[in-house]
Amino acid sequence: MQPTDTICALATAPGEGGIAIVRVSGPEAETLLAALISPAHGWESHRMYYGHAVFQGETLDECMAVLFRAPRSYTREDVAEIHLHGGDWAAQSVLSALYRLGARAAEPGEFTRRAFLNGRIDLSRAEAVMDLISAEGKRAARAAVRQLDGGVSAFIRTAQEELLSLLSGAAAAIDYPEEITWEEAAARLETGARALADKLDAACDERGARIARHGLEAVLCGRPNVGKSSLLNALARQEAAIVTDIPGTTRDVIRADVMIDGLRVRISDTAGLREGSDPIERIGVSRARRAIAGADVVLAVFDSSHPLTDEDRQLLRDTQDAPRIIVLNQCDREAVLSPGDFDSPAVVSAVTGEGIAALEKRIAAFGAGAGESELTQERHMRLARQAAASLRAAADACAAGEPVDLAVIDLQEALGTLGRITGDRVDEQLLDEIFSRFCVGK
Ligand SMILES: Nc1nc2c(ncn2[C@@H]2O[C@H](COP(=O)(O)OP(=O)(O)OP(=O)(O)O)[C@@H](O)[C@H]2O)c(=O)[nH]1
Ligand SMILES: [Mg+2]
Repeated sequence: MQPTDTICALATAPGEGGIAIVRVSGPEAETLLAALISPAHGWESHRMYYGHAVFQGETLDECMAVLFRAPRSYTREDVAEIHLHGGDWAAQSVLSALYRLGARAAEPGEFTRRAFLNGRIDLSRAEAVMDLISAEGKRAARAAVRQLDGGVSAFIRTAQEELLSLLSGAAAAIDYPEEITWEEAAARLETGARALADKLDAACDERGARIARHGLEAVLCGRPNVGKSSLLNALARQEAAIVTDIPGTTRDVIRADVMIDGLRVRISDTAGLREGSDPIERIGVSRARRAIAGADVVLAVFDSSHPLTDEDRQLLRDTQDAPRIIVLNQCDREAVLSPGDFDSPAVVSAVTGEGIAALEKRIAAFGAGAGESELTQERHMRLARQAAASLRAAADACAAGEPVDLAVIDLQEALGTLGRITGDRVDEQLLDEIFSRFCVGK
């Protein structure tokens, strides 16, 4: 299971850049470094050396190189890093030389995988590293950093401890039947298992995790010409959508990504909602309706300088149960609509920019708390929900007066499922100690 070969890969992003770093990990790291870099060095650990990468008499690049001797390295193996000039050529030629010298090209994530296999980080931290690399926005990065700090591990460990204490409670009932009856123990087990199941479910916030990771979906909608595309451009601070005074300008859904308070928000501009005869526009309207249905927040836009039309009233009805913000646009013009007639509307002008900052704050509020639940990884949430289901099965078994063993099997299963989140096994000895006592009672 422990890797014994030596892997190498470009550790920095490919393409143009100040420097490119080639990373090597494995038992041959030092030998490869010595073979490639001249002049010869003593290769003291954790020390940068200046030299040239030379292979078969050809100088590939001028470089800096460092050796991290095991176990004080990222993977806990010997690791070498060669810092080259940016751009692909130098790094590629150094990598080819390393392959010829016997190193293997690393698989995606393989350095971090080795860090896990060698016990430097647990599984949830390994995933956090991956997350941090691909984090978009401060919110997602914060969730990843918290996980990297071991927030997930700590949370799971506490849950495992609570489970173990439930199990020892059941064991006590078997060992000392004169002190605690099985009915009492079952009642306690049932309450404890349900409480822990609720706690695990509460730690999963799929919607929040999706928003932190992929951004909040905000959709602009309204009848033609109210100024949806103008609002998209104002929010995105660029001319993303075409604006004209011709009703029915926008047909396709147009998206722009913006950052509001560290939260990524994907704003979609849609076709003006009306019953048209133009077949293209009809398709646009049906796409608009789909976008509205999938939105985290609907921005229902109205032109405050015009009386409400039937289409406006229809939109107010259609979105009344959706998470929405009523936007009264064109406030730079003489008002016909009165803000008091609407449910806390945002009064704005896409042309002068008035009210746009306040509207942004209200949009961001729909993403409040996103990514701040204990678990944010899809895999973790799936396992936590699975463990919660096993706990509920145990509680149901207790409530139904089933034999002890049934509830215990479910609890054991929950424990195993939680262990898969961090990838480490619960202390086997402790488990043996607890479960051996159940046999006695049989
Ligand atoms: N004075 C003023 N004019 C605006 C404002 N917002 C939009 N307009 C004008 O209203 C007209 C329609 O704007 P658009 O942004 O194209 O409207 P839309 O809702 O996207 O229209 P469709 O794509 O046809 O559904 C354009 O002439 C804009 O310049 C505003 O806040 N104030
Ligand atoms: Mg438009």
